[in-house]
Amino acid sequence: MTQLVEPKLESIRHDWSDQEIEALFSQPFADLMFAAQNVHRQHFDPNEVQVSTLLSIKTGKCSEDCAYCPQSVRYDTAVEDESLLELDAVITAARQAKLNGASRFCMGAAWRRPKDKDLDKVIDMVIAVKDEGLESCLTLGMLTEQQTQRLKEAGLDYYNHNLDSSPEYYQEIISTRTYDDRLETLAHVRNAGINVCCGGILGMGESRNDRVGLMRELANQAPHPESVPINMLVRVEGTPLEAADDFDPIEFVRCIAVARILMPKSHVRLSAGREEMTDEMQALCFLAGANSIFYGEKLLTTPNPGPNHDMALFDNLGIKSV
Ligand code: SAM
Ligand code: DTB
Ligand code: SF4
Repeated sequence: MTQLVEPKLESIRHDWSDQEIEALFSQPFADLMFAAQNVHRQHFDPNEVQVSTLLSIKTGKCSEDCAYCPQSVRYDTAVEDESLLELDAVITAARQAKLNGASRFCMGAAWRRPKDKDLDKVIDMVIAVKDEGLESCLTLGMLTEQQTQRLKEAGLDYYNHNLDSSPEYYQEIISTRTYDDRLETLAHVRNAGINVCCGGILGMGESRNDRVGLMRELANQAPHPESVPINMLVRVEGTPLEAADDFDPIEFVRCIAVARILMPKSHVRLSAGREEMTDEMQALCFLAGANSIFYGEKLLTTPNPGPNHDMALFDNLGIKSV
């Protein structure tokens, strides 16, 4: 007889231990899914999924060395570099995203941190996106306290800044900025009153312990990030991780379920990597509590399933996009 790990009803905790998280992960799959669905249904309509569209507003030539990233200047990849987009191009893309049914528009830039003169232009983009009736999200790298305040004043809804992996494994992946640097930017975002979008990447060769460590770091933030993107590594030719092993789809689904249990009220986003997932795997992720996706045929530089495919999948599963 297996022992069920029962999360306390309505409990929002920030003091999870590795042992507790590992116990959640290693339950029989059916028990884990049942627990995750219970939590999910206490806080969300299980048939609704939030859709965000991504646009790369500045592409490539990034000084950082993130081993997964095709936009680092250090790796020879097929990414076409592009300087900061003009405002008009952003407005056109935002209108199209809205027509396609997205509720949030996320703009990403391949920067270590934005310069103040670039931030001026990005602020105009945030204002324009909001004028189109969309929620705004940015991911620009590290921010100072003052820059974060300016973004809040401009009306920015969300800022994405990922922890990517456990503190231990992180050092194998990135050398040009520390885990603490990331926590500092996240603190600025939280203190400014901007919603936090913070998650990680699976399939980079990390161990189960590292996935436990990532989940612990995410879940022990108080309050929890409002949005938790769980990415499956997109293996891009030319990056150090181009030949990473295939990632076990069941372990991926387990990770979504654990995130759902640990952060009951957060939107858990099934993020990069969907192009390589079957519809059945994505359906399992939604059953495990994922309730957000990136929608549109491109992520930042890599392909994503097209809107037609996603709408057919939502239709098939009876999911309503919100
Ligand atoms: N340059 C900024 C930064 O890194 O803070 C913002 C953009 S960066 C591309 C945003 C996030 O995309 C990264 O933190 C990482 O989690 C994710 N990402 C980048 N390349 C990826 C890949 N090949 N597969 C999965 N996720 C990836
Ligand atoms: C996140 O967690 N995933 C998105 C978003 N935040 C910015 C980025 C995924 C990028 C995948 C690789 C690419 O398209 O360049
Ligand atoms: Fe630069 Fe962001 Fe890519 Fe890292 S993930 S190399 S910081 S664009």
